[in-house]
Amino acid sequence: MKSKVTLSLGLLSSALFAEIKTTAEQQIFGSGFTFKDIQAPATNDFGTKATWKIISGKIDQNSGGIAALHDGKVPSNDDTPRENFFFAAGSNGGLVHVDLKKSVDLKRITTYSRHFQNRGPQVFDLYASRSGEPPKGAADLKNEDWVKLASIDTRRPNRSMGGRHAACLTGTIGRFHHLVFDLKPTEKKTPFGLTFFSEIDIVEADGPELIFLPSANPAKVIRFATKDKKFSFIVDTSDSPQYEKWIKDDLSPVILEWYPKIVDLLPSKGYEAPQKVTLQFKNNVPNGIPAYATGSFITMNARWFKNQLRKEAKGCVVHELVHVVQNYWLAPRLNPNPRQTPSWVTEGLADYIRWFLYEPESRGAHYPPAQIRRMKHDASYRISANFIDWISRNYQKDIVTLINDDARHGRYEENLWKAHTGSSIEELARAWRAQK
Ligand SMILES: [Ca+2]
Ligand SMILES: [Zn+2]
Repeated sequence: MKSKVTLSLGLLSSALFAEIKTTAEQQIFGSGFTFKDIQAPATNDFGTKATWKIISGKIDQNSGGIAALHDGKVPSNDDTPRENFFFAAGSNGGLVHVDLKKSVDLKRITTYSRHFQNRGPQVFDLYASRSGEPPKGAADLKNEDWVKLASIDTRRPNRSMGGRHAACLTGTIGRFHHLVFDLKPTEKKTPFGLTFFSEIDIVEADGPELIFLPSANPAKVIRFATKDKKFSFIVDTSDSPQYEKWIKDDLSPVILEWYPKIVDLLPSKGYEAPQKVTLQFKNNVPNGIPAYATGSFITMNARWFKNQLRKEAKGCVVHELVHVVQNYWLAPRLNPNPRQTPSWVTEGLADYIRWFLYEPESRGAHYPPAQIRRMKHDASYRISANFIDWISRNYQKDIVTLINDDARHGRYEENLWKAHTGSSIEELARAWRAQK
């Protein structure tokens, strides 16, 4: 039994057949299906000629259908259901049958998947049969015609699940007529643990020369860490090499100074802010969205940043860093009955830290009293930031820390403003608008 490990991704699978070699790779950075040792998807492998069918399990309505597995195409993005095949949310997966329609000498089988989170990795068993008899269901796989070729699991403890995954069987696989992929969920904490399979290549031993999908640029990243090594950062510039110098000279000092400051400003008892933060520039973020944070991952719109490097770019990143530290996604884990924090509070706090602490000199959220008179405190972003700044100067200097702690624990409610400042939210809003 041989097993090869590439790209430091431990392969938690075993080849159960004597001459079969299994490998797995994960690409977290960059965006293409270019792996170190595993070949890119092909457009004319034998799989494109085979007949593919689901023999148990229910396909997800949002999926691109079984054709997505053998159309020679891969998804353009990390969350494009229509360009992948996957079983129904909340299900246990199922069986995909591939009828090769004759006995075929196989030399490689490669499975590709892509998702930004837990639908990225692959967990499956692969069965094959020499007989011409197609399987009717799971029970048939136990009869003597069938052999298990491999058990694949591309997950790895303590490593993020997102990105592009590929698993590959090579060597002397053998001659087979039928294949069955027994696809399983990657996790069961959410209904969304069914892998987004993008393509499966089945390569015959004496097939035509393969035509591969164009390879992507190799992933490029910039890494830096705080002096005490407590916080480390990775900026993925695969899509935006033009920003490398700006990231090194301008952005990284801001992140190194401000991330720890934000962590200190937004503590909770027993809470540890994410220690590894990844920032990725992407070319395909919709217009109008400069950046967004999910967990400890910040996605930045490469096109938006182009004209903002000397204007709003750094402040925008500071705002997203606040979301990473806020971590209000945690609330359901800290509180059995979490209350949703209104977005004006979440965004107001992020913009407060950005405009009033990080770059007060830009005066981006400083309004004259005459203008404030016509504003609503919950209008979000800069306006709510102004309101929060005003409370912190006139009522409660720790309001940001206090409200953040409430929000993170899913216990936000309007009464808390009164508890923290002595005045109700309506009284505060009225006084804010009446300021001279
Ligand atoms: Ca495909
Ligand atoms: Zn925001």
